Amino acid sequence: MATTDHSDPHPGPPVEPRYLTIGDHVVEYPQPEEECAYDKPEDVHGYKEEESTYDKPEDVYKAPEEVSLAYKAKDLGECSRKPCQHGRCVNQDGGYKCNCRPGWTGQNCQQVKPCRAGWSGYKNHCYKLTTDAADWETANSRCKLHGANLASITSGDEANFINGIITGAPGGKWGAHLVWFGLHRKDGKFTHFTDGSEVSYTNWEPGEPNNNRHLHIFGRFQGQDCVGMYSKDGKVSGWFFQDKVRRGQWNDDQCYREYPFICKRPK
Ligand SMILES: [Ca+2]
Repeated sequence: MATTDHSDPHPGPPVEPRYLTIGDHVVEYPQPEEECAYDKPEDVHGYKEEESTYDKPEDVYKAPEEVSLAYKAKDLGECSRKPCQHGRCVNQDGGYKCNCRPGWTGQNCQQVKPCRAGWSGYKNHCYKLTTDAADWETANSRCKLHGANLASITSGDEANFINGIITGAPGGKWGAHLVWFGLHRKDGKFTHFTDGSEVSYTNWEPGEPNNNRHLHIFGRFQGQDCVGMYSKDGKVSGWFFQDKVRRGQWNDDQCYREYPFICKRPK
């Protein structure tokens, strides 16, 4: 084993040579110790502690970017003008980009996002009435074919908008002027619409939901687990009832009955 190190001309406390002379060339002396210093977790920790102005790890990693303060100031300036009218501004090299909120489009999110042909827009969603009557499950499936759900109704304003669309819808197979939407009984309750939103607004016809069980044509009693809303004021003709209702009011009914239905999809 070697006992003498001839390459070190400086005995005593170690002095790290910065450069080496090789022939005519002066080259930077590799300093593996320095690189290795940051490989060890305890040293990384020590590094953070020294930089006492940075308490959060992410700040430590952001620090190198601050060498370019002028560049950063320029980019911040782009968004400080708040160019994105209905969205969030993101700095980009030499400019900015707007991430629009749902329902908005355009370079500055200044434009209401349109619905496709045949669909009507309200806030962030598009709606479509289908006048071909279908049972509730079939109606639900048909909405999904369009990336939609049977409509949820989350406020009185939205209800008014929907009432405008369903006005004049034809009566269903049994004459009642109901239109299926996205509410059906789950675990005995009407708590959520099929698109997942909670039921906070309701507009039940007085006395409803009554889960008015009746004898199905196949000989079984069947409850009313699906909900429709009336598309016209006045008397509703059904098999067993004549009621005075208001357009937009809700009634639970047998799911197999066939009515027009309304779908709702995000813009
Ligand atoms: Ca009912």
